[in-house]
Amino acid sequence: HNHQSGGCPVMHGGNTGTGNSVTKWWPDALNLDILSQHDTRTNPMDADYNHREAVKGLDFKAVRADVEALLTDSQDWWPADWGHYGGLMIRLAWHSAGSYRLGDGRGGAGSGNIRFAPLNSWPDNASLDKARRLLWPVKKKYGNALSWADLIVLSGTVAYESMGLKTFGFGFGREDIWGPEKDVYWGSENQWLAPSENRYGDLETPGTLENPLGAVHMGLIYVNPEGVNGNPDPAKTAMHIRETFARMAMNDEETAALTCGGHTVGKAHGAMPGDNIGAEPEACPVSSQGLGWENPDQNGKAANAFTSGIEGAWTKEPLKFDMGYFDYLFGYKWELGKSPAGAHQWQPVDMPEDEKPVDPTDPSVRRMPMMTDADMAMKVDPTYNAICQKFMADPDYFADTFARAWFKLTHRDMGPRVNYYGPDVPSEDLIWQDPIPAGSTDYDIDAVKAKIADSGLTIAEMITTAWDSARTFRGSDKRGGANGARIRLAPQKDWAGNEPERLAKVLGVLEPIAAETGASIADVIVLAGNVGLEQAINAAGFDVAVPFSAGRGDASIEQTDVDSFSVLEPLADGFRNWQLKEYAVSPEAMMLDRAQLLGLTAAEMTVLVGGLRVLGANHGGSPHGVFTDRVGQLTTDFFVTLTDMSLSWHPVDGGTYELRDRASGEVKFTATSADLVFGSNSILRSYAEVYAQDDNAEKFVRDFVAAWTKIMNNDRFDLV
Ligand code: HEB
Repeated sequence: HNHQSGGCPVMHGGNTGTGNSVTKWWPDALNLDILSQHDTRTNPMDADYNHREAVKGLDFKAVRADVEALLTDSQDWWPADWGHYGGLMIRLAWHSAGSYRLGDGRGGAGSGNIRFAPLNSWPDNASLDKARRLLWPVKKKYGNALSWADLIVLSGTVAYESMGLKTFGFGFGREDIWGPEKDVYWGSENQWLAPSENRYGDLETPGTLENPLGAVHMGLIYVNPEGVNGNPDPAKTAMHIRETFARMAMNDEETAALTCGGHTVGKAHGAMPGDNIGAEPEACPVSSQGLGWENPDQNGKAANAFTSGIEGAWTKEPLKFDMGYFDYLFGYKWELGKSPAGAHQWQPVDMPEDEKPVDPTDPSVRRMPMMTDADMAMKVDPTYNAICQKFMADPDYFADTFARAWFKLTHRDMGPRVNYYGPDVPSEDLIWQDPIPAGSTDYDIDAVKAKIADSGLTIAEMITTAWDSARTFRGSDKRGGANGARIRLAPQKDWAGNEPERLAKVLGVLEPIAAETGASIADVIVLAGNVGLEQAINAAGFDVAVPFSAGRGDASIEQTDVDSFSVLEPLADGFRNWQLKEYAVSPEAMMLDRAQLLGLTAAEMTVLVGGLRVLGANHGGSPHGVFTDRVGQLTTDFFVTLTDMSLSWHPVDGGTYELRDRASGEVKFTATSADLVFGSNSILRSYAEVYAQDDNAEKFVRDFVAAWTKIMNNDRFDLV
């Protein structure tokens, strides 16, 4: 076998496939790649491209008109059911948004991630590749200003309007990503739709679903439409609907509204066995051009489409947002049956022929409607049933509840309202948007700083309070952060991670300063961090100013959805060398996850940890990782010590480590794995070495200040 002779037909050079990662040999190593996704190297826009500015230039009316027109412009290559793509577009928007889970804020419609693996190829997202192709002409026409993420949500919203719903509004402003998200954990199964047991402690107790997952199977958005593990039983399905929708931040009423209103329009597709359906998009040959689930039997007929294998419409008039879903569900008895494709579904008993919906291709033929097990759950579950009774008694209430829930579903991960653009942004503040009143910029920053400096607070107290206030931010759904000063409110003020006693003491000093100077408490907390940091920089012999942007506001408890804030509670914070208790996941992995949510690069994570340690910012004043004898000076001692070969490293009881003098055996320092990982992981070590170098002491200070400022301004969407 001689490569030179050309005997080998395969050219082995670059490692161009995705199945052969060079680090596959060590699957437990930290995946630092999650910190460098959606980078300038992957983004094709110009370096100075600003999506928010571009959006403002969009002709919003024209886009809407074009979307509306395409809904009824049926294409031969994927004919529209009854000549209207509304149902398909709504399902596209819903599946795009429905991957959101409250636990870590990941998933959701905010980034156009459904264009990429794995979502583009999830079994639950079958046929949605067609929906995006149908939208392409509009994307093409409006270009950069209209992101895929906006267009996808807009198409579902315009579809509802064209079917008679008065929607609650629409905000543009979602910015697209350009490749798969690497940070989202979708479950550990290696098989699509693997039995649900894999992700539950006890399948009978839906709350035991592994966190932060929000779906019952790998590859589904929520529940199995045929029942738990495919076994029809609406009462059981109801329990799983309740849990999975709660993990999307929806209560019972919103859940019932969404399910009933969702299935008021459109149909399910499975009029023939699915044996001939091709592979999902990511598994297709180049000639498929990214379209999957090829259906050789479609023959240009809407009625022949195959998606879920369930077949039929839910209502008599599937192109209207009306009360038809309730008319059917509650007007008939339903019995278990099977679709032509063999899927479990429910069918009405004794429905007169002229009450049935017509065939999506041939209006002269009537077809049997159906309910999925999830629809039957709306009737069988007493709580959902009672909500449906209320909806039936008051159709306007149903329409409004649905419209609001749809708006929440599709905007939930966009962050505060300043991130919404366009003429249809509702003016009403909604509690799930975590509203924050505008703050003052009209005060004397230097005077505030002088008062803080005179207040007797220590560097550590100032730094930790600012850090704790800002660290709740998560870029995944743009929640949390220092703005709003919610750290002074329940539940945050009582979180163990915030050291409630220390926090109360510091706030007792900072709140009066805010009152005296007209600055918001949120600004004063951040300014205190800056004061502490500048003191530590001066103490280390450097003169570097810490930037500050005034204008944070203070939220009230009425503006705070206490329940939904509990998910922001840090259960560990590697930056402050702390965890609430032992977890299955290592402290360094939890630190990495937090760094990703904070939007940090690996170098920024490194510089922050090394700096925070020598600033004395550890939780409870713990000595671990404080590799310095001059706490309070912003030096590179953490890195110098970590890379010092005169020390050796020893695990000791309790999961911590000792750094001992190699010669004498004397214990010099103690550490956790969140410290030592910066010397053991080869990538993190390369950054640690940068900061340990003799020539980089000042660079370290500058980089720390930049990373610190990024954290403090992470939620300042008003600044860009
Ligand atoms: Fe639905 C469709 C399931 C929710 C909207 N869904 C459908 C289907 C199924 C289902 C299976 C069929 C597909 C085909 O095509 O085949 N869903 C379901 C479930 C749930 C739901 C299980 C949970 C409970 N949805 C929902 C929601 C919404 C919806 C929430 C909204 C809101 N869907 C929908 C629509 C449709 C559907 C619109 C139709 C589509 C068309 O037409 O294409």
